Amino acid sequence: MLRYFTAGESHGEALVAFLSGVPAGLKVEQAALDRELWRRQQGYGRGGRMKIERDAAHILSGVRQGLTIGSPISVRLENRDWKNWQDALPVAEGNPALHKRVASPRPGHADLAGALKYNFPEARYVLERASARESAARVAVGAIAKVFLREMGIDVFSHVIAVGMISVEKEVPWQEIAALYDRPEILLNCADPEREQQMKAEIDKILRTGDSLGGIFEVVAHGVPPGLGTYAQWDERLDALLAAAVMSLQAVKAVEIGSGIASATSLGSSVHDEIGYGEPADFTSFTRTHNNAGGIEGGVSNGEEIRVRGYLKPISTLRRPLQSVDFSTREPVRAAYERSDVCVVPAAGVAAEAMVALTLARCAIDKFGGDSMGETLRNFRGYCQQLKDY
Ligand code: EPS
Repeated sequence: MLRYFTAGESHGEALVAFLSGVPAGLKVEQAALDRELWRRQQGYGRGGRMKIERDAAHILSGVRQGLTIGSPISVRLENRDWKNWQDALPVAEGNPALHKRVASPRPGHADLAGALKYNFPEARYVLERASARESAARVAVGAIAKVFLREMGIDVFSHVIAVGMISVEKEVPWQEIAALYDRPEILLNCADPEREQQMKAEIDKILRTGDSLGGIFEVVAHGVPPGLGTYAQWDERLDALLAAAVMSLQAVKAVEIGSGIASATSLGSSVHDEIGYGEPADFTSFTRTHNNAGGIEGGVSNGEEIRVRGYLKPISTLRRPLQSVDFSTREPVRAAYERSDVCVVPAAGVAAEAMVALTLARCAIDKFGGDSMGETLRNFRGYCQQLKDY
């Protein structure tokens, strides 16, 4: 079973991530991890922190001579900002006078709920772990999941479909989404150049007002065979696993599979993807009129593209802060502000690619098993033959 978890504070020395359950013999190159980390750092609307960080995942274990060896993989990402925080966030007791308090909780952030839960007098430690910086560690191990999926011909990419009120209305075909990956600059990772410029202008406008913006990204997985996930048990349904994985990303407040939201107010006759039979395609000869199901029916992948959308609330750190209360005096004050991004929708999309890839890799390993890539791929190919013979 594929398992992973992360550790690290936003301004601590480093982030670390662990990934276990990857079969032996998968070729893993540092560059594949760094490319994904670079993508997550891009996007118009990021704040000052991204000028400091140059994320690179240093692989500590589980990979030797360029190949996975079946033992747990661990990676370390240095926080360059740590040098500015060593005295404020020491591991040892340090000097309490140098501690940087977060004096008033930001509405929308974990600050207040976290301080109440852990009985902290203010929100510094809450911010440190709740921060979206943590998603960099997921992207590092997600890059390994992507390399694993690639061996089966599965690719996972994302694109931005809305920033604030500016949105792309039409369904964007896979080729256009995949082409975004090769662009030298991510900008807003939007496949519609005109809309992308409008999104950029919207961010500039919001930046001037001191407010913040949310948006919508879509992750698309291409080449997924039918049969990942199962309806047999509630917590093994692929849509449930993907929803949890994407919802777990910082600032995501809703997740949609396919055209799930619109389908709730549409007729069944226009929603469901009618079935036909034609020429042999990648996995089977069954065809669909469209893909409103987003590639999943009954919690099982059906061979169509998997489409998962994440809806991001506007960033909760506002330069023109909202009303809050001072942790010490309980007097009304404005919420704390250090610095922040204005828009992170493209970055969140990249982090969601990692979560989708990790989820699909987990389901693929559950289905095909194998302790070495040779064994896993043999099982995979045998299953593909079974689908062809069906
Ligand atoms: C974040 C606040 C900002 C963001 C950060 C998430 O960091 P800082 O407080 O250091 O300016 O830049 O995102 C990242 C560091 C990152 O790598 O994505 C927050 O409070 O969630």
